[in-house]
Amino acid sequence: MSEISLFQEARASYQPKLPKSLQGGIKAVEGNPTESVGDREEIKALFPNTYGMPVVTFEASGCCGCNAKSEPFNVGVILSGGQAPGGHNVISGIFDGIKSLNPENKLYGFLMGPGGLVDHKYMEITSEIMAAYRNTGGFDIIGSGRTKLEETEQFEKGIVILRELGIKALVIIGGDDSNTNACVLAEYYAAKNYGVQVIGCPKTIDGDLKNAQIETSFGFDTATKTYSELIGNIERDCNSARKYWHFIKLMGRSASHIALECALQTRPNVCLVSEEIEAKEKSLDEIVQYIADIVAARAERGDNFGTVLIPEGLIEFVPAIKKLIAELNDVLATDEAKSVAREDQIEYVRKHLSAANAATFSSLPADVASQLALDRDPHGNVQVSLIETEKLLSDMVGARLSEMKKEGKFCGKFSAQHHFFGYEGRCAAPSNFDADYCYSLGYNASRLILTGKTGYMSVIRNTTAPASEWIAGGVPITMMMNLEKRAGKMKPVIRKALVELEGKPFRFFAEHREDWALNTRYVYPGAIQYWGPSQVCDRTTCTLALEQGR
Ligand code: FBP
Repeated sequence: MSEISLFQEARASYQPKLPKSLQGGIKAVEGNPTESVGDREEIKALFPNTYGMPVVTFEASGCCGCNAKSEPFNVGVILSGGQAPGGHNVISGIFDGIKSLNPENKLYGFLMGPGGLVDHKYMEITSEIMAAYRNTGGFDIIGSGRTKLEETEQFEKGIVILRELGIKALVIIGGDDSNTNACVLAEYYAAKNYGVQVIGCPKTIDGDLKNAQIETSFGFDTATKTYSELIGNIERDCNSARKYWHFIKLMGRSASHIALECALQTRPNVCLVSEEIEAKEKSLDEIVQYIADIVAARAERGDNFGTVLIPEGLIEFVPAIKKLIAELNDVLATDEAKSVAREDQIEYVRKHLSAANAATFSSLPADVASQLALDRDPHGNVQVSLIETEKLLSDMVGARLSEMKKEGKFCGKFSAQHHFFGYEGRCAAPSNFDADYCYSLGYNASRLILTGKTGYMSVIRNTTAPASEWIAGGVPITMMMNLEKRAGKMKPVIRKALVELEGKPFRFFAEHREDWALNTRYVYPGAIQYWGPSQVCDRTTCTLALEQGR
């Protein structure tokens, strides 16, 4: 074990909080049969064994030991997709949860994501190993990966190792795509009567795995607080030197939840929200003009500085580019396209696009065009984190301001700095919220296993209340599904939650952005605090506070 920091040493002794209902014996209360959010008949036909199950809520049974001493069983766990602060605490919650039922229960971690299950790469997570990772960031205890679990052959290889290790339930900790896979696997094992339960856990810094049942995905709280600290620092630098415009791209994939939350925390001069750009059908030129006008208006007051927040998925939401990506996905999905050599692919794509999309494609800078045309992750997503939107926009704004200067519409100076905050926040030590939330999600998963559930997502609600008041339970994953086009075919997937333009967080932002644009209203949130007054250490995100009226 390598040397640990003094912070890590002190933080290791933090005991995450659990909802009252999970602190002793539990009683499972089941609701009515459920339906999927869309395409009900199709989803029902695809998931005959796991469709329609009720939402379950755990209540305290009033007996502190009646869940204890169950027959021994083993559990497997997989970390899937991008890192999110708190993953280790989900695992420690599962670990403590199953040990509380029977100290002989064992937890196995499959290594480097879903691929570890298929390739039979695993390790037992012992109490010594677990102790070194409690309340730490990262997924390094077992590693993560993006292998897509969708083939029967993968499921069959999985069952071999699950049986060999005596594993009764598998917990998949992942985002919308990984939980979709968890649902498919649960259905397959149920259909085959293999006797292995599959439980999902809502992870992603992006915040887009949320709906009527899931208030927030874990990691969003810590990641946005980490980015907001950095943005606040930049704003202070910006307001001190008064000579730069900072263009800051923020991770978050398609959804703008991270950018919006950071804007609510730091009050920048500009924050673009992809969902609004799509709804208002803004072109790239209109976005550039919007920023350039704010730069010019501030310059008139003598303020040649500012901050611009850009969600990383912005480019996908500009309507012309969205249409282009949709056609590219279809063009790239054919067997013929897959057989084309990589160096010839751009030319191949260009020839197969419709005239309108070919024109959009040709208008993009070469690196952006090739990023859109060539690289997809295993789930078919454009790898937006690799597209330098912050540079693209600032170059275009600079060019527009030069024209405006000639027209007598801009009298100031424009000098830009660029930043991309993504990986900086994904493995930060979990905030108190994420430490407690994740531990509760993991512990709760052990109770879903105990009560024989499969195809359920571990869910903790009422999260703006103190942790003891949180509501624990499970939601059938099929309930969150609909059909969407992926790689040219309609597939069952969990519906991604984008920023709602009618939602309270966006509305609050929209009411204030003009003031924040022209005046300098920066807020400097500072670092995540672990010790000190509760209003500082346990503060919730602005998104949740506004959504839940706290
Ligand atoms: P998940 O959807 O798997 O949680 O990933 C989150 C994320 O951090 C996105 O915000 C980002 O676009 C992507 O991962 C980057 O992927 P990679 O880690 O493969 O570079």
